[in-house]
Amino acid sequence: MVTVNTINEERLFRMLSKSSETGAIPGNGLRRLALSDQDQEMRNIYKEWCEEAGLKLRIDDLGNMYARREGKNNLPPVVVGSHLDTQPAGGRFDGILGVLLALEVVQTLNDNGIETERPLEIVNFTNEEGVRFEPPMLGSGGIAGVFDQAYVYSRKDADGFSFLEELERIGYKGEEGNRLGDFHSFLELHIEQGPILEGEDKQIGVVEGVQGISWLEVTLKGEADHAGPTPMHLRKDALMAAAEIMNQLEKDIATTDITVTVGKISVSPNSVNCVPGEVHFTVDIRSANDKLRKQAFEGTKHTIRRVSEDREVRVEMTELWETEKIDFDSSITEVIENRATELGYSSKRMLSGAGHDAKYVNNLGPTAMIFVPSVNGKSHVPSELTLDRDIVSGANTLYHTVLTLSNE
Ligand code: HGY
Ligand code: MN
Ligand code: MN
Repeated sequence: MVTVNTINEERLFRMLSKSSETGAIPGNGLRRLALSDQDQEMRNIYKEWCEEAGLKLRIDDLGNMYARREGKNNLPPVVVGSHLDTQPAGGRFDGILGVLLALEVVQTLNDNGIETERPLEIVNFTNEEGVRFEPPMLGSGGIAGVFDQAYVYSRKDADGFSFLEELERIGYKGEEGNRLGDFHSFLELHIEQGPILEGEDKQIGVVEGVQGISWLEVTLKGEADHAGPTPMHLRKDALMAAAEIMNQLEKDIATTDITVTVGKISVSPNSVNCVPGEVHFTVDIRSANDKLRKQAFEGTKHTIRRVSEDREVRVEMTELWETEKIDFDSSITEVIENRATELGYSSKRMLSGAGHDAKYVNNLGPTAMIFVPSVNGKSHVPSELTLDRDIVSGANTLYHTVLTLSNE
C-alpha cells in the first residue's frame, strides 16, 4: 500500500483559490478567455509559482508554457499539463485542475527530495477552449501538426483581433524552438464534465480515449422586412428557417450515440419589429463512432439545405473543425488504474465526451488522462464543481502515476 495524502492539500487549495479569483465572475465562475488580460494575469502568477518551485520555464511560439524539472538522466521527459483558459461564463476547474495539480506534483517531489530518473515538464496549453479564437486546442493542435503556425496566428476574435496580435500584446509569444520535444509520456488530469463518475460513485476515471468532434458554421440569408405589414406567406424569415432546422436536427440527427449542439447564434437586424434577414449559427456534432459522426454531419448539411430551399432562404456553410475519435495508450491507463487501486480509490475505465489537449498530444507520443468527478455532471458553467476530496484523490493518483512513469 503506498502512502496516501502525499500531496500538500493546503498549498494546492491555496493555488486553486488564487486561480478562482483571477477573472472571477458572479456565481463562483471564471471568465478567462485565451490571451485576454485575465489570461495574462493568471499566466504571470503561474510563471512565478513555477520559478519558485525551481522549474526552468520556456514559452513556445504559440504561447504554450513549459516548466521543466531535471531528472537523474537526460531522458525524454514525462509531461503533465492542461489549460488555464476558460469558457466565457466557465467554471473554476476545467483545465485549471490539470495545470495546478501538475505543479503540485512537482512541489511534492521537491518536498520529499525525490529525484526521478526522467525529467518532468509541466504545461499550460494556449486556447484549449476555442471560444475567443476558433477552433479549440490551437496551442496543442499547433505543436501536434494539426494547425500550422500561420493558421493559428491568423485566427481572429469577434472584435477582429488576431491570435498573433494578442499573443504579442500579453507578452507570451516565445520561440518555435521551445515547442515540446520528444517525450516518454503525457498525462492530463481533468474534471469529467459529465455525470458518469458521480452516478456510479467512482472516484477516478481512467480515460481510454476521446470521441470525435465536427464543427459546422452556418449563415442563412433571407429578407429583412417590417414585422407588421409583411404578410406571413411573403416572408423569407431566416430565423424561422433556423428554428425549423434546429428542430429537425434534434429530431432526426441526434441519437444516444450522437450529440448535436447549436451553441452559438446571432440574428440581424435583431430588432423586435424586424423580420430577421440573416442568421449565423454553429453546429457541434460528437460521437465515439467516426462513421456515425460523419453520416450525421452529412445529414445535418442535407437538412439545412432542404429547409433553406423550402423557405427560399440562401445558405452558406463552412466546415470549421473536425477531429477524429482517438485511443490513449493502454500501458499508461494500466498504470493509472493500478496506482488508483493501490491508493484505495474506486475507478472506472471510460471515454471522454469533451475534447482535451491530450487528444492532440496523443499524435506525438504515449498519452492518457485521469478524470475526477463533476458534481451533477455540470461544466462550462459557473456552478461547475469538483469536491475537495475528489481533487485530493485525483492529485494523489496523478502523483503516483508520475512517480511510476518517471522512473521507467
Ligand atoms: O469542446 C470541448 O469539448 C472542450 O471543452 N474544449
Ligand atoms: Mn478543458
Ligand atoms: Mn472546456
